[in-house]
Order: sequence, then structure tokens, then C-alpha cells
Amino acid sequence: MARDSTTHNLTRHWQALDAAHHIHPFSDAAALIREGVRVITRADGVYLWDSEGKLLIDGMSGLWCVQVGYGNRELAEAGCEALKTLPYYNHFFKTTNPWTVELAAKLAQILPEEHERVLFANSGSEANDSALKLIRYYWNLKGRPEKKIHLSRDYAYHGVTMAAASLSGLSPMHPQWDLPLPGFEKVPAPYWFAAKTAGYGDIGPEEFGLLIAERLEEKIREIGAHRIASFSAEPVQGAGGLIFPPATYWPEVQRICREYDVLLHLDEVITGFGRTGEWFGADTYAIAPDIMTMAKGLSSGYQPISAVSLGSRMAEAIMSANEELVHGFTYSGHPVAAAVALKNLEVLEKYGLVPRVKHTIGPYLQRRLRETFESHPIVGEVRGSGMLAAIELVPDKRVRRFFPRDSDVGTRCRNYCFENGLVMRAIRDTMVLAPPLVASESEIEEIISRAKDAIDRTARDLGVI
Ligand code: PXG
Repeated sequence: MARDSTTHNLTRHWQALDAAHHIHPFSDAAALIREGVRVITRADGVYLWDSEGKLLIDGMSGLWCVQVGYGNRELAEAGCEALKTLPYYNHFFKTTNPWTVELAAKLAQILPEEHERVLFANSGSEANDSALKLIRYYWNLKGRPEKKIHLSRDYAYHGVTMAAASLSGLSPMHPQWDLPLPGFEKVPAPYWFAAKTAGYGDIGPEEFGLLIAERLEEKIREIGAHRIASFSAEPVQGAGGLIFPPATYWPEVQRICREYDVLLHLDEVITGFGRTGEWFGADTYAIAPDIMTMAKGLSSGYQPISAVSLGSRMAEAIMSANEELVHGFTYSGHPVAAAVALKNLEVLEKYGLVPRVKHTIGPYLQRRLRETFESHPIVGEVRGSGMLAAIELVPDKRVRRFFPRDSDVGTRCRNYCFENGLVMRAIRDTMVLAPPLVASESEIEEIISRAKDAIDRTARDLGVI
């Protein structure tokens, strides 16, 4: 009893400090202070514990990043070792360190063909910001300075720096900051489930994929290919609602980028490092990008680290520029982060976690989700591949239509998930799962049964069951 009240007092203490001094990302400060934050104190495997001792199963790998699960000792020890040996040094003054070069070389082995060189940064946003700078630099080096417009898609999430937020296509990300900056243009996303609502009528996914790719071509023609620098895209759109492209989409986009000499930038921040059953989304969808960005699963989120890789075309131009590359962060290729990332890649490889996603646990998750939810009265679609899945909540499963924007069905369902001890993300009314790649079948069952209860309760509130 005494212990319970101590625990409770500690929670109150941390909540008060948080309310007084901490600014939270993507949160309404006043609402958060009213409701009180949850204090996460410990994690192991696929489980999190809060300061009140409540156990949560994490269906989201943190923020789509903890590939190897929490509490991996090999990663912790690799980080400790580097901390003790070389806690910091940079790469600015003709210097390097063993962990960073080993990591760069390891990445060159697993990255798509022709991606032999990487530049490090500390977050997905920084990687994307750096990628856009490298793209601009490339065209300047090629004597094509008029190629400066960056294309990307509606529902895209590429991060929060001025450039990465401009590249993002989620409209709430712009007005507070007077974004997008000039030179950023959007094209539609291959969001087939939303096609009807968006006025495309009763179109099949294959045809829709081609139609949406065609919109990219039209946009390039409208602006003029001579002014378009790049097209940026996530192989599967993550934070925008887990949008899986129809099979026809990527081959056509690849053709268009080649035909109009537009650099293809793949943002693999979510799809990288086994999430879709291959090392990268580029492998899963057979895409050959000119430039790629990665973060999250690179270190399983244990350390902040990201990277930009260059295909041979960009690498050759930039590496032979014969002038200083005027870019880099204090912490680019930080030895501790690099040591942890290197060990993370070793662990992914040693335990066969990527093929596990492709051949066993990924198909298991997908099959069980479909068996459980496809016939559910408020589920319009279950989609996914590998360890990425979405359950689209809808008012009428016979038609592809959404709940009204202000009905907050997804938030309600997410709150029930929390009550049930499950972390599951709601993006609008799309319920999203991205469990750690190490999750066992019984842990997947636990996630599914808690999600089922939450979705049933939501349906009951709506008077549907
Ligand atoms: N690209 C993609 C595809 C991402 O998903 C970023 C870039 C930016 O990475 P950093 O490390 O700067 O955050 C992301 C990040 C969510 C959520 O709620 C998703 C992200 C970040 C925060 C929240 O789904 N993705």
C-alpha cells in the first residue's frame, strides 16, 4: 500500500515537472496538462511499463522504429563500449572513426545496387533536408540551375524542418509556419481506398495506380521538366495513413522519372531495415532510386542517427566536384550512434529478422488480421505487408467512404486500445500497426485480441453491434 502511494506520488511529481517545463511534439499543450501525461519508465521486448506499473504491448515499435524490440543487450553493450572508448569525435577535420566507416561500408552492402556512399545525419528530417540540398547541388554541378522544384505527394510525411515539412503533404503541417516554402509542389497519393471519396468513382486499384502516376506526369509537363529537380516519396506512405501503392504505380513512376530526367528520392525512414520483408522498400517494390534517406530502424531507435545514400549518378558528380561540400552536422556519424546502428544491422542479420518478416511472422500477422477483422461491421479494409498493417474504420463496410472528419472514431478506438494495454496508432480513422520485427506469434495474438476488443467497443458506441 505504502509502495503504491510512493509510485503514485512519483508519477504526480514527474507529471507536474512535465507540465511546468516540457514542450511536447505534435501536442496541444493545454489539453495535455489537463489530461496528464503518461510516464514510460521501462521497456523490454515488445512491452512498455509506465510509472504506475501498467503494462502496455507496443504495436507501433515506438514510432515505427524499434525493429529488434526493446532491451536488446547487444545494442546496449555496443553503445556502452563506444561511449567508453570514443564518446565523441567529428568528421570535419580530415578525420573519421572505426564505427562510422564500418557502418558506411555495411550499408553499402545492403543498400540497393549502385548505392555505395552515405552521408550521416541525426534524424529523418535532417536526412531529408540534406537530400534536398544534395539534389539542388547536383543540378547546379550539372549546369542545370533552373531545375529546382521538388515534387512530393499528398499525405506524405517527410519530417518537420522547414524543407522536410514543405515536402510533406499533410495539410495541418503547414499553416502554423507559413509553409510550404516556394518551389514545393504536390501530386496525388495512390490512396485507392480513398479514391471514391476523392471523386475517382468505382475504379479498380490497378487502373487507379496508373491514373495517379499519370498525374505526376501531367504535373511535370505543366511546370516543365526543365524546372523539376526531384520527386520524393515513401515506398509505402506511413504517417499519412499507411497507403500501399497498387502494383501498377511504382513501375510507371520509375518510367516517368527516367523519361523526364527527374531525380527519384525514396524516403525509407519507415520502410527501411526489414519493415516490408526486404532490407528496403526499394527491394520490395523493385524501385531504383537516385537518392535514398533512412533513419528509425537504422539503429532500432536506440540512438538518433540517419543517413542519405547516393546512387552512382549523384555520387559521381558530387564526389568529383573538386570543391568543399559545405554541409554537415556536429554529430554527423556520431561514433556511439554508429556503433549501435552497426550492431543493430548485425543483429538483424544474425537472427534472420528480415527474412522472418517476409516468410513467417509478416504473413502470420497479415493473415490473422484479415481473419479477425475483414468481416467486422466497421472495418472497410485490412491492408498491409510485412510488419506494417492498417485497419480502416468506416461507417458502412459496403462502400468505400469515411466517417465525417470531426467524429473522432479513430481517437476513440485508440483510447480503448490504451485502456486495454495496447499501443496502436490512429491516423484519422485508420488504425495502424507496426510491431517490432521480433514479435512472437503469441504476442501478435495478444495485440490482435486487444485491438479486437477496442474495435468492438468502438462499434458498440456507434450502435453498430
Ligand atoms: N520520413 C518519414 C517517412 C517519416 O515517417 C520522417 C521522415 C522524419 O523523421 P524524424 O526522425 O525527423 O522524426 C518520418 C518520421 C507518427 C510519426 O505519428 C511518424 C514520424 C515521426 C513522428 C511521428 O506516425 N515519422
